[in-house]
Amino acid sequence: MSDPIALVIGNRNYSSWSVRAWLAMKHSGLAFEEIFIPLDLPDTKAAIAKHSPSGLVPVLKVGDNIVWESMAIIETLAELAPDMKFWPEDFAARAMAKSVSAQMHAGFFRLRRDMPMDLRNNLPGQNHTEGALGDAAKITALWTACLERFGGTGPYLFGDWSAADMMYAPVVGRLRTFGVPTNDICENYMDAVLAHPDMAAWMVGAKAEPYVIGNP
Ligand SMILES: N[C@@H](CCC(=O)N[C@@H](CS)C(=O)NCC(=O)O)C(=O)O
Repeated sequence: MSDPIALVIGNRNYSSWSVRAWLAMKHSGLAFEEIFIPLDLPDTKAAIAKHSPSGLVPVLKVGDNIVWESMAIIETLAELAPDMKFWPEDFAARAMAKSVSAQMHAGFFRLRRDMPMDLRNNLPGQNHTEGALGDAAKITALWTACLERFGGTGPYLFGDWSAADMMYAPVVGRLRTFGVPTNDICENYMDAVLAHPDMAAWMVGAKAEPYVIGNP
């Protein structure tokens, strides 16, 4: 398919759903135009509405086709770039990768509410609500299970960098910003995610952004 591709995203520092789609876009290796809409400004909603049927970012545009929701964007990019591995080859690993990714997309609301992504900030000990820590404990238990069972061939949840890592990359940012203690296996995993070239590039952009939302 040679239709032009565009990805509409929000702020690199704050938009946790945008980073997932952007990591998938980069992983695809496909050429794309990036359309950036700064969030939380008076004209943000109108600007997003020009692209997005849901009123939210990210949005993927492939010619006249519009794809919204981060998981749908990741799956669409996996289809458009079939030679790039988005999911593990092994059936058992792929089944678990899809499950933990869907669980992230649908859940962990308390962590998302109480520890909003703020990549360039360092707020250890803050926002350690019971709910957020409970979600963090569930996530680190999931990571540990993936890493112990399937992570043997590389530093990521299923060895190689996969869609599951893209889905959890913003959680890595949150746990690091708010200094949530984990275990050695998860600390190593989080270091690897932050060192991934695409994630590192996103972090550089987050630090360079002039926009400030909320109480810095
Ligand atoms: N379930 C959606 C969530 C998308 C979402 O909540 N996006 C936020 C930014 S991270 C947004 O567009 N907010 C609109 C606004 O701030 O006006 C997905 O997976 O893509």
